[in-house]
Amino acid sequence: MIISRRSLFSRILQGLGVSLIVNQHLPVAQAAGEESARDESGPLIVRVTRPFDAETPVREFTSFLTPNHRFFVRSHFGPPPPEAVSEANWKLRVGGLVEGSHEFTLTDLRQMEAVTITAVVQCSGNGRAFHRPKVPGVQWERGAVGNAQWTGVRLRDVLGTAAVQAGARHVQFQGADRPVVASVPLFTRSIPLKKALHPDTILAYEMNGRPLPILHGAPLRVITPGWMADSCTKWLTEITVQADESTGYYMQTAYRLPTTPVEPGASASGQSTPVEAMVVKSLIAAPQEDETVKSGPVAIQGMAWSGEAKVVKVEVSLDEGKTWESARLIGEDHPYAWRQWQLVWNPRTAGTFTILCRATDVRGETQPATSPWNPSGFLWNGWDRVSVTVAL
Ligand SMILES: Nc1nc2c(c(=O)[nH]1)N[C@H]1C(S)=C(S)[C@@H](COP(=O)(O)O)O[C@H]1N2
Ligand SMILES: [Mo]
Repeated sequence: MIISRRSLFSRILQGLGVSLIVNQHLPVAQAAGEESARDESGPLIVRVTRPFDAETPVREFTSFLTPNHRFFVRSHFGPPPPEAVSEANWKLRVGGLVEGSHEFTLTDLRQMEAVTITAVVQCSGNGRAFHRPKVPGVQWERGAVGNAQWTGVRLRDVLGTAAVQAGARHVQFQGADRPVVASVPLFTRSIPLKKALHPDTILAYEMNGRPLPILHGAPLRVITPGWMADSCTKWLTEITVQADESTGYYMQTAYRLPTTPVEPGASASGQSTPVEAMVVKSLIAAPQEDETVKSGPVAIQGMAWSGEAKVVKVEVSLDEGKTWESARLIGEDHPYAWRQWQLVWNPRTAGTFTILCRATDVRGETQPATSPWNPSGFLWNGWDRVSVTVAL
């Protein structure tokens, strides 16, 4: 039986508990698509149906690890055709400034030393919807982020096998995914050699102890702990060691920030630098927006993370940021994972309250009330806020 890409994809989506709206021109289907985009009762909040971009409802973040089927999904062109990433056909090629050229099968990689790293993966555009003035692009709110255990091999070990030559400064990644129209540039990314050789930068074939799901890059993806997810190339097939940054659109035009802050609403011009590390950030997972809580102890909880630094403090405010109270950091503590936190609140009057939170990392970086505006709406890390009603 021949399975079309679309039917395979809708099967994947069915597995995720979401339905694929196949024809955007049918008014009924379109209405249903808008419905599913708004409906927060499903496992994922769909932002774009084709390719499939969906975020995790924040209430899921009360668990330390984000389950694979609840993990946000983002890609520019959707997964490659199944045959391109089937274990029988798939190979990783390593070339460029290395001695000889090298090919690895999955069996080769599984025979190398395996490492497991718990790390946050977050889209640079997470929180884009909160920038003012509004910025075009996928209107991610709070859930284009997740925390998972990634198992694979050190990129350094793969490059070591291939022996990097003098003059190498950057490592380029290419996945097997292709745009529908050939004139659209490929999603080609590179990271500096220093990050590539860091012992915690890995090529992962497992996610939370399970084979990497196709939507998350099977059979192999890059994990750059502490860095934004646009460096975490999925469906990886080619690594090129080179002197310079990749020259393509996704490195030179997309995923860049103004080197010096710009006026809100200004167009992208002047010097820019690639998005790399994550910034300090926290979210309130419970209670939820618009929830009604009973007076008496209410557990306010959430998680906080930073780039290549640990979170040392999370604070909560119930008076629009005039005063802050420290939350308790709880649960597992790993360098690139998020940290869970909790604060017990005792509301004594009925009414509507706004809960704010902000995190501080070990370098003393604290979340600002609102993030610096930038033309692509990247790196939003303003205070998180949730409004709840207290009923006596
Ligand atoms: N090959 C490939 N890798 C990719 C992308 C892509 O379009 N193609 N998108 C990147 C972006 S922008 C994000 S946010 C993450 C999303 O990873 P996830 O779907 O596993 O959450 O994958 C990254 N890796
Ligand atoms: Mo992203």
